[in-house]
Order: sequence, then structure tokens, then C-alpha cells
Amino acid sequence: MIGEKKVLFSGMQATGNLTLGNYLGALKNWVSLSDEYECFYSVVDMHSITVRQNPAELRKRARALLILYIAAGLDPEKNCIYYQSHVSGHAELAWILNCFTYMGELNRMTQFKDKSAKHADNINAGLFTYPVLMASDILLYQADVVPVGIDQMQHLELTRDLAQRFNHIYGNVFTVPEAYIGKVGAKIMSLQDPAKKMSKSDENPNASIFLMDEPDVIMRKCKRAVTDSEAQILYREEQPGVKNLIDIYSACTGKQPEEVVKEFDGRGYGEFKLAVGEAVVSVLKPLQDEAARLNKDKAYIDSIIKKNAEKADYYAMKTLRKVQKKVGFPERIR
Ligand code: ATP
Ligand code: LTN
Repeated sequence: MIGEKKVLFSGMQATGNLTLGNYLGALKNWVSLSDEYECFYSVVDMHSITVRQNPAELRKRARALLILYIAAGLDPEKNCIYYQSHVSGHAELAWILNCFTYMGELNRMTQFKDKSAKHADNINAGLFTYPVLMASDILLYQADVVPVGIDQMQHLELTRDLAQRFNHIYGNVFTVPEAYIGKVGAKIMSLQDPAKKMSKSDENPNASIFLMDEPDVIMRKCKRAVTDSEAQILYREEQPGVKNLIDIYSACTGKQPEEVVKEFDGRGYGEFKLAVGEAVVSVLKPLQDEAARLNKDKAYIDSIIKKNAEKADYYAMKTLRKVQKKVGFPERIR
């Protein structure tokens, strides 16, 4: 708890351009939860270097992501929006937790298996211990709740196991966090293959809507979205392409899928796709305009970065000092 509020932690990697899936599955939920909790939203740039990055590009993307958090509606005066690499406590706690994590646990992680298959030429130790750094992110702030997509559940389970293991040995040091999975938009699928999730790394540019896509590009991608030959707008597994478009439309308009089915009863796919495109544009256009405005306000963004790094560091150090003492490191002499 910080004051009267429970603590929320989440983060995103600054790799690739964010998609509508990232927005509807993660960022949008962050905004809706931000009043209820004391929130820490990190741009997890230390996680990004588990895969080789171009330094200038990483720096640029990390700043763009931080601005996007704010443009999406997270007030940086109330929410602690910061770069992971600016708070050294993440790395320090990760080292300690590494010594409490078993090789067998990390070997089971599906993201590690997927990523090492994808980057067979660079299977580094950081990629292997990635989940320990993620656990440190969360435990450092004594987070109660962590909003993530379903794909991150396994990492969250490990975080809980580590917190419990540590608490069992040393007493109550860490809050054991819960995952929060959003109800709508939890899994937005590819527009070209509705059996796959929409992903920033998809090779087909028509498969994903990017948050920075121009309105005409969004409209075109929606028009080209793969559907079927049923010629009816129903919300069911047998029509995955149509179902995904209904999910997107629902998440963008706040209407329930059943309402959407009623609204488009007897109307054609062409007309529906047009409406989906317009709904997406109406959500993304204000976000893009705000990001462009913030991008120009260098002094303001820099002041946010500085202030929030200090705030994050304050809470991180409180936990870290406690942990260091528990494991037996000598007290600091000032
Ligand atoms: P990649 O495509 O490179 O695997 P990604 O798009 O899955 O990356 P992450 O950085 O791993 O992006 O995810 C950031 C957040 O967005 C996570 O909480 C994740 O669960 C969520 N997310 C990603 N893709 C989708 C999607 N298609 N639908 C809903 N949520 C998603
Ligand atoms: N592994 C996550 C990003 C991430 C994260 C976190 C999410 C790093 N640290 C802490 C929630 C809490 C991903 O790939 N989406």
C-alpha cells in the first residue's frame, strides 16, 4: 500500500511499433485502472537488450513509448511513468532473486523457448533470466496487481513463487502480486489470419494496425481484413475473422458484442468493415495528435522523466534496502 491505495505495476518493451492489440489489450486497461491504484508504468528498456538492439533506435523508441503512455491518457503527475534503466534497484534486486530462482523453473518458460528459437544466434543469459528481472520490477514496488495479457501469466506465476519463497525464508518482505487480465480486447487477432494474435513483429504489414498508422491506412487495412463467405455478422468461433472485427469494434466503442450484432443485422461485410475502420480511427486519432503535441514539448517530457525516476527510485530503494538486510549484506555507513 502507498497511502490508502493498493499498488499497480506494469511495463512494456520498447521494441517494434505498438499495435492496436497492445493498446486494447494493455494500455487501455492501464488507463481505466489508474484512478483506483497507485500506479507505476515502466518502459522496460533493460528487458529490450535481451535481443540485440540498435542503440539510437532503442533510445528513440523508448522515448516514443513513454510519450505514448501519456498520450493514451495516463496522467504523469499521478502515475509514475519512467524508464526501468533509470532505477538501478531493478538490476540489484534481480541479482539477489537470481540466487533464489532454479534453472529448472526458467527452463520451463515458454517465452524463453520461443525467443531462443527465434534468435538462435544469440541465446544469452539475459534472455534466460528475463523473468527474474520482470519479477524484480514487480516486487520492488510491492505491487498488489499487475495488468498483463494472457501470454505473461507464466512469468507472473514465477513472480508469485519467488515472493512466497523469499517470504518463507525471511518473513514478510514482499507483497504477493495478482495478475489482472482485461475482459475486452484480451486477445486481438491478426487481420490477415484470425488464428494468430495481432503482433508487432508480423511480417505481413496488413495483419496489424499500428498505433501511428494514418487514418487512410487504418481504413484500408480494415477493408482488407480476412472474413469468410457466411455473409452474416455473428459473434461466434466459426467466424473468427468477423468475431475479431466485432471485438475490435466493441473495444473501440464500448458497446457489447451482442449490441454490435444487432446493430449490423442484415448489413454487409463492406459496410461493417467501414464502421470498424472509423471506430478505430476515432480512438487512435486523438492519441496520435496528443503524442505529436507532447513530442514537441521537450522540456515538459524531460521534467516528467526526471521527477518520476526520482519517485520510482525512492520506493524501489525502500524495498531493496530491506531485502539487502534480510539476506545479510552489511549495513551502509553514511
Ligand atoms: P511481439 O509481437 O513482438 O511478440 P507483443 O505485441 O506481444 O510483441 P509485448 O511487448 O510482448 O508485445 O506486449 C505488451 C503488452 O501487450 C502485453 O501485456 C501483452 O499481453 C499485450 N498484447 C500484445 N499483443 C496483444 C494482442 N494481440 N491482443 C491483446 N493484448 C496484446
Ligand atoms: N515481459 C513483459 C514486459 C514486462 C512486464 C514487467 C509486464 C517486463 N516487466 C513487469 C508487467 C510487469 C512483456 O513482454 N510484455
